[in-house]
Amino acid sequence: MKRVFLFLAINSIFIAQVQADWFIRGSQNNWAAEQMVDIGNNTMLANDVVFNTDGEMKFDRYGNWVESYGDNGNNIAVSTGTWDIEFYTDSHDWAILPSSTHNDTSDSATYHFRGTPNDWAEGSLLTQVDSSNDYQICIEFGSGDVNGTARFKIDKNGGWGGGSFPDADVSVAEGFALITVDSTTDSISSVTEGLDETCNSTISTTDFRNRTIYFVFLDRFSNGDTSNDNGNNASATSSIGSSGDIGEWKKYWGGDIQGLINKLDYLQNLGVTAIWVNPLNDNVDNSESAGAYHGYWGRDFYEVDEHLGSWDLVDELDAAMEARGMKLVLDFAPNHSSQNDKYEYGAIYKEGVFQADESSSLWFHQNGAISDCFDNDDNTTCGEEWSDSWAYQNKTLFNLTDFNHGVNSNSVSDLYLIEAAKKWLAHGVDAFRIDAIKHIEPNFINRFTAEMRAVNPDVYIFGEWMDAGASDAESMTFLSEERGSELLDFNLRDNIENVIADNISMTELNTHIESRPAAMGNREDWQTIFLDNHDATRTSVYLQTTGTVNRSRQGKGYSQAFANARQNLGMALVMTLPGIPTIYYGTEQNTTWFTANGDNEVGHDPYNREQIPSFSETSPAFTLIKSLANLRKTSSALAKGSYQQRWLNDDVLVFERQEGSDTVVVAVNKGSATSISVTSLGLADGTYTSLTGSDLVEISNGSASLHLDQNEVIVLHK
Ligand SMILES: [Ca+2]
Ligand SMILES: [Ca+2]
Ligand SMILES: [Ca+2]
Ligand SMILES: [Ca+2]
Repeated sequence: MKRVFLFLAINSIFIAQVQADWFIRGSQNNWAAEQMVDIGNNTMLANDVVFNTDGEMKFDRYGNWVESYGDNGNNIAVSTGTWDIEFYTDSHDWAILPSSTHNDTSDSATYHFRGTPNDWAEGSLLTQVDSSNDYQICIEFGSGDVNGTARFKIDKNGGWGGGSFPDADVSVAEGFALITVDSTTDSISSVTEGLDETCNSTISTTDFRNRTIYFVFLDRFSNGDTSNDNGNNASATSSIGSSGDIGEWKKYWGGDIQGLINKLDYLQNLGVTAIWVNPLNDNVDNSESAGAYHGYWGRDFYEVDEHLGSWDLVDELDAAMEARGMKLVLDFAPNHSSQNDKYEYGAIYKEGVFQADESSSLWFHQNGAISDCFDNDDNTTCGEEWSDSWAYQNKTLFNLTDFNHGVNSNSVSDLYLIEAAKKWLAHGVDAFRIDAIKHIEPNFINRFTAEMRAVNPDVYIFGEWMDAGASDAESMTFLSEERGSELLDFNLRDNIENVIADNISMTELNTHIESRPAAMGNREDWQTIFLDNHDATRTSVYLQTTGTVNRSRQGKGYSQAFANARQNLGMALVMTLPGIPTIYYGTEQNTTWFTANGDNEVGHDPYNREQIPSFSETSPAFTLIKSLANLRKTSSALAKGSYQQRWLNDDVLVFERQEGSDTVVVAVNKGSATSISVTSLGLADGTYTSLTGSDLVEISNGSASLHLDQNEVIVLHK
């Protein structure tokens, strides 16, 4: 997509009024009426006018001497030479400029847009782009004229003088289009359709829906500064990392903000346009040998944890990301501080100053833990608290000290959290992932999101509501209440994982996908979608192990190659279905770790938080994600288009995303190799190369035949 300049919009909006109806007449052309060109700013131009001898001339408005202008009514004297002659229609003044030195855009050829939007009239000039060879115009096309649909030609120098191109009219879809002409070849180099009224892409840089998020556990990604590895408590840092036992896995390993900065090129090459970092705020120091490497044991929400870096480094990270067009997504955990029964007893600080600990009923709930049966709610039966909203909001999640959020107005802890979040916004954070949103007083979410949007109206906010999705009524009620936060779609995740694990069919997956718009109030494309995360065994492990993984599921025992292909198929769906895709760090390398944790779950917490094994940019998973992340940057169909199933059986799903004239077709097959005929596709006739492989697909009248090997993904885009 070429960069487009806002001023071009003027050409399109006023195009119907712009008519070249001024003529130059003089001794050089035997006083014939020669049409001048409207070059904007009330200026008409006669370009390269040759006077072989000294002569004279006048300007004639209609070419019939009814209204003409000269030098106080007399002819204007012109010396021998080649001139660019300008006439100013507002002042009726003029200028005679030597062509050789008159260095404006019209010194060379002029390119007139002529087509159905302006009834094929002359005078709507393309504008030179900077000092390049490109000329552009932004124009709105209607349905066409009596002779056919919307179309145009370019008329070089006007007058249909033989310099028009191309030979046949160019057909264009209704709506705004940006036309670019290459003046070195006098040809049309591009016609970009489906744009907004300023001929910018309908993809907005502030709309998160065209972005691809990368979720990184900083401690396990890249260590850019070994001097901070021990933080304030060396016993909580492991010197042997993954080679140690589970205790070593629950310590700090050394990754930090500087390491992320060092790897931004890698993430940019992956096509990532947003990075979700696990919480950066200061976590507990006094935790014996247990490390808060994950960031979910908050201590001081106003400071950067000493293992990760400093405010200066956050600023540096933000600047480096913004320079790459990337947005920073901060994981924020406003449900709780740290453990209420050990270490620092939930103590909370503000810029280093102690505020309160778990004993403060002003700051923290005193209701016991969810499902501990010490119930302060008369209506709750012990054991049902995970589905009782009062209990799961107002009691502690495990032993994590629960902030006492106000129902109708901000509590002291609410003010603390909101002002802390604003400090992060001031340091370049562009989006928030709200940890454990299900367990927070929902009215606080309204106040929090409103306060963030008062600072930055475009801030994107999504929450972690375990098991949220179209099949979960409580979470969908939360969405329908429009509290300002979207949700991570766990149900879609589960369905995609179940498809690639052969637990459900593509037909069942499609049924779930089609249920999302109604359940989500047509906001399905605003929800955050994902395959792997830090709270489940990685799918690559689940598909390969023969052991038991999280949720007591039996591993599938697939070969590594088969499992990788299936995980990649799942990620192709994540990258193309309605929603904002999130890549959990390492998925682009199909990373695995097969150790069982203390609950005998293979590859589950903490073994799903392994050191990223490689920064290869050529792995099949990296290559596939890269292609689709790059497509998301420009495709409004993927960002916010419709979803339409085009071919379906238990193994194969073909669907189309469409927005305006932008169309993406995705085909996946988990069964044996097959050839299918697909119809009703929105892609124009032509030969397409799959963006995720080398398949060539011929589209004719909306029909195509697709050959899909097992686990193959085909993605077609105009
Ligand atoms: Ca470090
Ligand atoms: Ca700390
Ligand atoms: Ca809570
Ligand atoms: Ca930023």
